Amino acid sequence: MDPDYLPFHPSPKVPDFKVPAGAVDAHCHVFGPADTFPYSPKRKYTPCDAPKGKLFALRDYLGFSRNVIVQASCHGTDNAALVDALQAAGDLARGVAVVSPDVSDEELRAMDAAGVRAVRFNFVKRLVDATPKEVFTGIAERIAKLGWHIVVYFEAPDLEALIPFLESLPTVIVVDHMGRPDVTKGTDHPDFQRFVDLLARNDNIWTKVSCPERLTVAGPPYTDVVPFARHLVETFPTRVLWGTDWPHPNMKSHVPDDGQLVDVIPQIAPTSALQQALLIDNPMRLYWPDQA
Ligand code: 0GY
Repeated sequence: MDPDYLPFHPSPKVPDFKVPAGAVDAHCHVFGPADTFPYSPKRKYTPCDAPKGKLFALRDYLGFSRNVIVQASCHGTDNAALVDALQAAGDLARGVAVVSPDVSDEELRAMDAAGVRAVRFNFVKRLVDATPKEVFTGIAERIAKLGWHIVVYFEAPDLEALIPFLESLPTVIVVDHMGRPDVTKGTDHPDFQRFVDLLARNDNIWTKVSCPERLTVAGPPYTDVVPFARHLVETFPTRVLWGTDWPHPNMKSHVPDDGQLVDVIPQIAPTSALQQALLIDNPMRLYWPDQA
């Protein structure tokens, strides 16, 4: 592991907030273990191993029923660790893969059989080298035929330039971590309003109200991030997802306590109806539509 990055929390608190039965952690990762699933030679960071068994144990400990596991940049376009975790989880996990344009239809079908339901397009410059838009467009057309959707990760200053591309994509789009707003600017700031307007204009665009641990300036208990997430949950209750982001790669400021992250949920989704949509109905509709 890179020496300046912190490992994940060894013993999170039992959350005070009891998540409803059937809840989905819709953003988490598996890393390695490196001796079985080596990290990409092109990676920009080396995480600590965070194998599937630890993720499933955390799921049970926090009271969640299901996971959506997202391929992170440190594994590049080799989705082997992700597929292995999906197969081990059976019906209790779905996946978001990262694929190269030369992925074969057979490989896509095999990932689909394992539970992959989306691809991730990453625009965060510290995490990946830039991919030309035409490459992403070609992948989008292919995965749309499988009924998959697209997860996008970018930072707020890059949104304006990305809007025409995002609005051209043919599937549901899920934006990671609320488009990574600068929380010192407030929810009225034009940067955040640009993101809100994007969702208001496009009913195929969803977002994850996740990652207070990355967005916070004040630190735990993340009250500076709550207004952003709450605004999105209340404005777009049928198009929001929530995830732990375990094992929190690239954290330098503090080690997030996953139990404390769960305790943020009732602040951003203050009614049981909003919690039911955020934690169960929305992720089930997107990732387990046959059971929703
Ligand atoms: C996340 C966040 C990060 C890392 C990745 O693909 C990745 O490596 O997503 C990050 O550093 O912001 O989504 O968990």
